[in-house]
Amino acid sequence: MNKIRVFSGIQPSGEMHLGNYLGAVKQWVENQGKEKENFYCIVDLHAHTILRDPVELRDNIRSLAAMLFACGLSHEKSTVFIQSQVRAHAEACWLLNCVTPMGWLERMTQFKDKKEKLNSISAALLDYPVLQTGDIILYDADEVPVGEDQKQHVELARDIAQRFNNLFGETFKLPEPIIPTIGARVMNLSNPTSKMSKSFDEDDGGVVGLLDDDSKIVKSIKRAVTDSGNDIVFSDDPEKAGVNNLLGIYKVITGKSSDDVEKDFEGARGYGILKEKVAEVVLETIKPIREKYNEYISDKSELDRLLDIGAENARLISEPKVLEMKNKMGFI
Ligand code: ATP
Ligand code: LTN
Repeated sequence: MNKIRVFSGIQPSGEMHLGNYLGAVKQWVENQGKEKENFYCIVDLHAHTILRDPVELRDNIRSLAAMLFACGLSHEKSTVFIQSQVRAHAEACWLLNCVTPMGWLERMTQFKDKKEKLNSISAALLDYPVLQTGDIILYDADEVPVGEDQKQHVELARDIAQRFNNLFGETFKLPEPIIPTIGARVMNLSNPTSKMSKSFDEDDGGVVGLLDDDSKIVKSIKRAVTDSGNDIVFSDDPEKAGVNNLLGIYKVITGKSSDDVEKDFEGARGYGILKEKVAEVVLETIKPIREKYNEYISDKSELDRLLDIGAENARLISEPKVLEMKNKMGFI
């Protein structure tokens, strides 16, 4: 039986944060213990849609690679690689552009959100989900483990793959987004109605970076926006989004059920104790990751060696696939 193939990506657009870890990377690490074939990609071509500083980008790429290995990805159990080092990705993007209706891209909510926030945008920002589609379908991925915000992009990848299959004959598998039931949307601590994000952090305290020091993390959590009540329970009420977010973080890290989480805080007065407990479990999670990160980042040549192995492996699968696309489309 063929193993389930998993593909996912993360942008080197800034320091990895708790949302990336709980929403995506934690699942990637867990997948390694299952009978799956795993591909995890540092999507630097995607990051260039917004981040234009070459020095910063280069630093971010290595830092993110060190962070992924520190979180537990292994070059033996997963193919971990840099997108721009595997040419098939950019090539597939062009080929897929030719079959993607413009209207499908214009209605993507991430495009609309980013367009609102930026003064000027590139053609690449609109095209971003087509590049992402290529990433996924070049590998015939069955599963794409991502946070909630990426669900629409993975659904679009299915639509584009289906359209290519209809036009040129069966070529691609249709991927499924895999969204965690908890942790799929970690919110900004200062603004719990927006998701925690690497590149759009207006207020420095709302994002918990995995490389932040303990005191900064404790301070951010203590300052997290809550409400004027004192009930520590899960709730859909937008007024209680801050408390709900803190409870969600606590729940995903401890692995407890919602009932057990609420029991942990039964009888507590005010939100101080909730913030204290959340800070405690977050620090426990981050500390060992930070220590391993320091080891990986201090040996650049070893890091590059691991990434070379990944790129080589990724090419073995994606190059024949892009050739198949070109043949079917009529290129000589
Ligand atoms: P940017 O802000 O530059 O767009 P980002 O912080 O959204 O970056 P990505 O690199 O785009 O991070 O995403 C990597 C993975 O992390 C994706 O699977 C995404 O769904 C997930 N993710 C990002 N932010 C969150 C969040 N706040 N909660 C849960 N998952 C998240
Ligand atoms: N757009 C994604 C990053 C990404 C991705 C992928 C995720 C690029 N290519 C392929 C899953 C599969 C994001 O997280 N913002």
